[in-house]
Amino acid sequence: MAVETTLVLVKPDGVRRGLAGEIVARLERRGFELRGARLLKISRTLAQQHYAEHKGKPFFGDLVSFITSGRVLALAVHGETAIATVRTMMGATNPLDSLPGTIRGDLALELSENIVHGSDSKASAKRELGLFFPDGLV
Ligand code: IDP
Ligand code: MG
Repeated sequence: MAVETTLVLVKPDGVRRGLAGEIVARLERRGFELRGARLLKISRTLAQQHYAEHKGKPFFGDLVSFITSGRVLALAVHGETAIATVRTMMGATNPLDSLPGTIRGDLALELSENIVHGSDSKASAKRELGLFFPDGLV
């Protein structure tokens, strides 16, 4: 158990569908605190840095194109065991495998348009928060 801060992105499909408020509300109702929020269109450079672990995979190009296709809402989400708990709230990567009650399990059907990103480890959270909140205030 540890109080942590994690990066959540409401991806372009989520923002386009008007689901940003729903995602924020779910996180807040669970008890998490917002420590930072930015609505931005990600550059290709930032997208490639953010998804560096997937470089070389067959879907990398499509992933970068998609995440840069519209505005995202970047959130610094703070609270008890935030990294793993937010991942649980998101559901499985492929929405067809995501359980009802999770964000993806309730709101998505497509692997590439699965609404949210959440950091998957302490190291990822630190790195990703640094990319989206470079002033270090979160
Ligand atoms: P995560 O978002 O659950 O952490 P990752 O494996 O980190 O999942 O993949 C990043 C994103 O890339 C996923 O959210 C999904 O939108 C997309 N993705 C993952 N695997 C595939 C694939 O096999 N084909 C197309 N897109 C994929
Ligand atoms: Mg991931």
